[in-house]
Amino acid sequence: MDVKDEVDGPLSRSSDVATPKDRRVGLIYDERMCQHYAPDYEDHPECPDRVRVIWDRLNSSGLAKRLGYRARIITAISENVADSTRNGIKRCIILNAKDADDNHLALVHTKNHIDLIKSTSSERSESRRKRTAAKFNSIYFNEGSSEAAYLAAGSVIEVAEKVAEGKLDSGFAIVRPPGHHAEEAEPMGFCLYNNVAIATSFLLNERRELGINKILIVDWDVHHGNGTQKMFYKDPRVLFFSVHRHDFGTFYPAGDDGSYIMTGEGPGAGYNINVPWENSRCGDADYLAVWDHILIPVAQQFNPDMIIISAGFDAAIGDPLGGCRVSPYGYSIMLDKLMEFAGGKIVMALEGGYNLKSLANSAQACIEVLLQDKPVIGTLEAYPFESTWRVIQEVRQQLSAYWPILAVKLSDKVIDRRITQIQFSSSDSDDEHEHTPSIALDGFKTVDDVIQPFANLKVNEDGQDQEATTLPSWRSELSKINIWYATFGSNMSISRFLCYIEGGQTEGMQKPCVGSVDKTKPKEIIWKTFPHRLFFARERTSTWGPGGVAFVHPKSNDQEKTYMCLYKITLEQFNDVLLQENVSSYNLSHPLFDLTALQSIQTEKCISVEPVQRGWYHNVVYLGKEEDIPILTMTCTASDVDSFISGKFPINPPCKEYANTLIKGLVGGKQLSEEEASAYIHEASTKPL
Ligand code: X5A
Ligand code: ZN
Repeated sequence: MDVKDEVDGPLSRSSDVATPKDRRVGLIYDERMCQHYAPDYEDHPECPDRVRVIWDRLNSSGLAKRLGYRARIITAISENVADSTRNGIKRCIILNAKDADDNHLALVHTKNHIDLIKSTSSERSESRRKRTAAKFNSIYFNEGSSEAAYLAAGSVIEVAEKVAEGKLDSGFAIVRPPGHHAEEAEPMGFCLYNNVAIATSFLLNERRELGINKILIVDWDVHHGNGTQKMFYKDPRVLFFSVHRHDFGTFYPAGDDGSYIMTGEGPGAGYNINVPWENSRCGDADYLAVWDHILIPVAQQFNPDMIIISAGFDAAIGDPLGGCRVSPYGYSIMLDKLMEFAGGKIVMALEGGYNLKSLANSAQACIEVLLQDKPVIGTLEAYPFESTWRVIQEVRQQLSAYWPILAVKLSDKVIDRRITQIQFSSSDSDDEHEHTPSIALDGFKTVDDVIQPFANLKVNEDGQDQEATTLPSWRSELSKINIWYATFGSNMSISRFLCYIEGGQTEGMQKPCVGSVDKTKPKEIIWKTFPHRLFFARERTSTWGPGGVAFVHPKSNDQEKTYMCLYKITLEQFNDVLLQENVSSYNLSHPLFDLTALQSIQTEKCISVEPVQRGWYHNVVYLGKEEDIPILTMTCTASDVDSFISGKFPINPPCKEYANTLIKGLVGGKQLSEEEASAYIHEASTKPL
């Protein structure tokens, strides 16, 4: 415990999400999709390298590596899941690309459209093809276009079908040409077939027996998904959500289709949600504000059976067309927040994204989330633009008739956290992300203020936004109860522990903590020893680097003695600490450890906290009482200990810096001399478990 980042995977929020080691994430890539390119070697942003860099990155990082002759092709899906990990690195399952059937394309496209795409491959001359392409908006064709388009559509179907069947947990189709601009009877905006719409229609109409009846399409490409919107505009089975630059109707594809007033029609009324940015430069804070205040509350109510993401990465930092600033971390949180829905059944299909580096980085970040191989940890160091709050409020109001949760007025406390945009020296061009603008911070003067991230912007138990004065009611209830939080790791240093309460970071920490909602310092600090075994395990931590972190055996043992520093804090604060110890990017709308838990742990001795089960310290252990106040600690489970003993999970000594932090804590707490403390840590890291 005591180290913020020691988690072996991000949070699993529902019991039907697979455990970390058996997450099956499908990947499709096919070199034939690179045979579609702009004729005459014209420099075109929608180029074959877009998918190559993603594929190369996933291979070089080991995420997609085929395992020699045991390469996992489609037929191997049902193989022992142990095959999807190797050397502790989780791998994706690689599927073969597939051609789409004409009758599947015909679910959303006219016969004419299909014939048109087909005909381009047999077109007699290059110039004929060019003439055909010129009839459309931002379209090129070459001899490889048709085949690539069939593979792109067919591959998204393939991944979606496998996920729907439960053969995969999730997947990513690394496809091109992209799809979301393609309309029923018209290719457009580099898109030939609407891959995502085709796969969606396929599941809803052709594979009803799979039980996918409601699909949420999240289109986070920087451009509006006009084609997809039209195809499901009257269909309540599909909730289409698109966040995009609109620039008041001037950004591609220009017009009113991407406006927030487009909310769906007939039975589909309310099932179309557009979040139109007014300008460039939107980044993580803007996207996450939209997630927290629009998408997530609506998704909770819609309760999709599957999520398909039109995953363009052209809102990424450095994209030459998008001019936005989403970081790979931003994408990972956006995706992670969606993992709690549909039992994690998420299908990602590549759309745009034109900076090759950003593409590779963003795609890798997403795959890591799908694999739940790494925790999604970090903090946002920025606020949304003022215009973002305005847009969010407009969208919420527009849709509040359909989604009652959106009718709640956003509190001033929430929307006060904003950045007022100031004039830029350059024009509002697409590439201005290259300039570093100076930004006026409204009401925030110090760096500390800016670093305080989203912790206070969360939604409460009903998914409603917190009013300035009303925090979720569990908070006030649990704020009246004191507990002792017993620490045996780096939290023995008060400055380290205070980061969990007050936020911020101290020496050695690579990232700041968000802190607790109630930032009151511990009321008392005492030291005690407990008959439990201290040991060090796991491989590395993002806070301290390679080396194990401290655990105590959850079962007591009279032969052992662990020094612990006890902090008297409220049960509310304990919840915030428990969260930070295990995961990040999670709305504490419900307490993780409530009064009932506090009651039952006194007889049960330990409680494994379900929603943070992927965290390394999700097991709360009861250590007795002091002044009649319960003493709680956090560690691994007894079954984790078995895995450490069997070698399934590694035992490791702490790295030097981490060990020194522990020694400093023990010495600073006047428990041991420096020599004694280092002998104590040494013994704990070398004595067999
Ligand atoms: C899929 C996609 C962008 C088209 C821009 C045309 N298309 N100027 O990102
Ligand atoms: Zn795009």
